Order: sequence, then C-alpha cells, then structure tokens
Amino acid sequence: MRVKTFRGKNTKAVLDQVKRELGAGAVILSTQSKRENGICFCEVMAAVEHETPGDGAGQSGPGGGASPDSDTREDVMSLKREWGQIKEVLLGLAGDRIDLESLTPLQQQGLRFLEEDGVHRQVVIRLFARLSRDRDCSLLKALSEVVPVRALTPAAFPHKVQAFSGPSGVGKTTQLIRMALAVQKASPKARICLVSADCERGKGRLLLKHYAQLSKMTFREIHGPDDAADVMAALHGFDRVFVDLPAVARGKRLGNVLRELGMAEIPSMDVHLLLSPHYAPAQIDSFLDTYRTAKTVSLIWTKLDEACTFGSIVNAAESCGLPTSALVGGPGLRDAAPLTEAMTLWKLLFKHELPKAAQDAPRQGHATGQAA
Ligand SMILES: Nc1nc2c(ncn2[C@@H]2O[C@H](COP(=O)(O)OP(=O)(O)O)[C@@H](O)[C@H]2O)c(=O)[nH]1
Ligand SMILES: [Mg+2]
Repeated sequence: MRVKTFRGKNTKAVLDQVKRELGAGAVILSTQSKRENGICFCEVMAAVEHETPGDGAGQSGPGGGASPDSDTREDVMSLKREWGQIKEVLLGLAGDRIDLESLTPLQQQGLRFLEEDGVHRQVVIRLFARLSRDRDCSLLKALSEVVPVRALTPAAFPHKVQAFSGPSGVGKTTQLIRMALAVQKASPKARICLVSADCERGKGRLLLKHYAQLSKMTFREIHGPDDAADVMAALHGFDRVFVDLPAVARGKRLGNVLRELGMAEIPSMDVHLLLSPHYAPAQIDSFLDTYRTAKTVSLIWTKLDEACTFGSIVNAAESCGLPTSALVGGPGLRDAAPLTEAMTLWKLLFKHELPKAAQDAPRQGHATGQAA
C-alpha cells in the first residue's frame, strides 16, 4: 500500500491532485485545514493499494511537487503500528482456538518445531487451519502451498534478462557470476552479457568485468537511461543477460531506482530478490517492501551457513507469495543450489541441513544442460 500526503489551496484542488496521481481507486485517510506562516491550505492523506508507475513515495507541497517527507513516513509507521496491534488481537483470538491435539503427533511436532524456528504465529495458524480442514493433507503439502518452489534454472525463468536485487553484501554479484558460469557450462556457445548497474561500488563492478574477460562474456555498465537504452538496443545479440542491481538507499524503493536508471522498460526482465535468514524479521519485512517490484519473480536465500534459524524463509514466502528459487550455503562459486526439489528446503527447515553444494548434487538444474 502507498500512502501520500497532498497539500493545496482548497479541498477540491487537492482531491483533483489525488485522483490524478493515485487514480480513482485512492482511499482518503484524512482531510485537514492547516495554516503555516500565515498561509492557509488543505492537507489530505490518501492511500492506494498498488504503486502507480512514475509514483514516488512522498508528500506534495502546496506547489504540487512530490518529495519524500518525514511526516509521511511517520504516518505510514503509525498506520503499520496500528495494523500490527489489530493483527496481534486477531491472532490471539485465533490462537486461543488452536487445538494442536486434534492433529497427528507428527503434525503437532512439525508445527511446534516451525514456531520455535521463528515461523510467525499467523503462518502456523494458517497451516493448522489447512491441516484441520483436510485430514489427508500432510504438513509438507500444506507448507508447499505457503512456500512455493521454482528452481533457478533457465528453463524455469526463460526471460533473457535476469537481474539480481537485494541489500548490500547479501551476495548479488557472487550469485550473478555463479549463474552466468553455470549457463555457460551448460551451453558453451551461449552469448552471455554481464551488466553492472551497481556502478557506485567499484569492487562488484570490477569483479564482474574480471569474470566477463576471463570467461569471454560481454561486459556492460548502466549508469543511467542512455546506457540502459544501449543495452536494450543490443539485447538481440545475446542469449542471456545478467544484471547486477544496486542496493537501494534508505527511504527509496527499487521500482524508483529502476525508473531512474531507465531500466523499468527493459522487456522480458526477471528480477530476483536475495535475502538472508539472519536478518531480523522487521528488517526482512522492510526489505520486501523496498525491493519488491512488478518484475520481481523469486526469492534467493543466501548466507544459510551463517544463520541459526530458518523460519523467516517461510514468513517471507507467506507475506509476499513469491517462490523460493535457490539456496546459497557459502561464499564459494559452487555453494549455491537451485531448488530443483522442495525436499532440499524441507531438510533445511526441519533438520537445519544445508543444501549440498552444486557440484555434489546429482541432478541440479544448471548442470543438466538446459539451454540458455
Ligand atoms: N558466508 C557466506 N558468504 C557469502 C555468501 N554469498 C556471498 N557471500 C560473500 O559475501 C560477500 C558479499 O558478496 P557480494 O556478492 O559482493 O554481495 P553484494 O554486495 O550483494 O553484491 C562476499 O565476500 C561473498 O563471498 C554465502 O552464502 N555465505
Ligand atoms: Mg555487488
């Protein structure tokens, strides 16, 4: 949900502005007449369910220009706090009605284990409800409905442009190189281009350039819309293009960054979001909010080797509905496994067993020779 505050001469002028910017579906949250430095104006807070193209979070001043504002962020935080409190009450009521004893001992043990491992109460309640409704449903089946799996292979994500997003240091550049090398190994003749759109941070850019040179792949940089247009014009010359996206600064969203870089219009682009289970739950919620775009297609979990609980993998999937596509259990180029089998994920969740490195796994997607 996007919340914006608009200001203008009078209510009608502001409501017209709300309609223009957020569309007819906007909901008015509050209307106030205010006075600042002797000037009277009207202030309207409005919300819209989905982000509209070209829209930036912020506040319109009396002059009409939108700019991020701490008041608006405060309003959003207060709405989130209120919603959190309402949710707590509802969950408390639902939780009181959970009778784990009505499930099989194995299901009870599974649900208790998930909750101890950090899976939110609301997800446990959802799983309980599913198991209670259908006595033949196994816990793993119920779980697979909450945490869908789609292996990070070219066949499962056939779009030519594959981009990697996520916070700084999560493992984007490393994962991009892994994937590019895997595609090259499976299809040695594939024409591959590595693109760094994270040009502020020299280290990642140089690493990509280095691997591109070593592996005879093309290397490009995107600093702004002109570079993005060049890459788009050259797309037909490549079979696969891998893009390293920048981490998003506080208060911004990836959608805005893609627009600023001129990348929002790149056709057939899949964006993967990399996260690590060792981020705090509130941090993961915030990253999901910041990095989710219309082009985001999967979650990749990295640094599993540094995490001690994995419940956030379930929570994030439940909250955003995106499939999990790969698990990364170490810094090495062979430490990642595309999730070709949901069982790998269940072993991680219930046994804390790290996925086998790509070279050890017998039938991992990248190595099976699927065409780029
Ligand atoms: N322990 C561990 N380190 C990782 C993993 N993935 C990446 N790294 C390391 O984390 C650091 C940051 O990775 P990088 O790909 O540059 O992150 P980026 O800033 O998101 O591009 C590097 O030293 C990587 O070797 C992982 O799964 N486990
Ligand atoms: Mg990087």
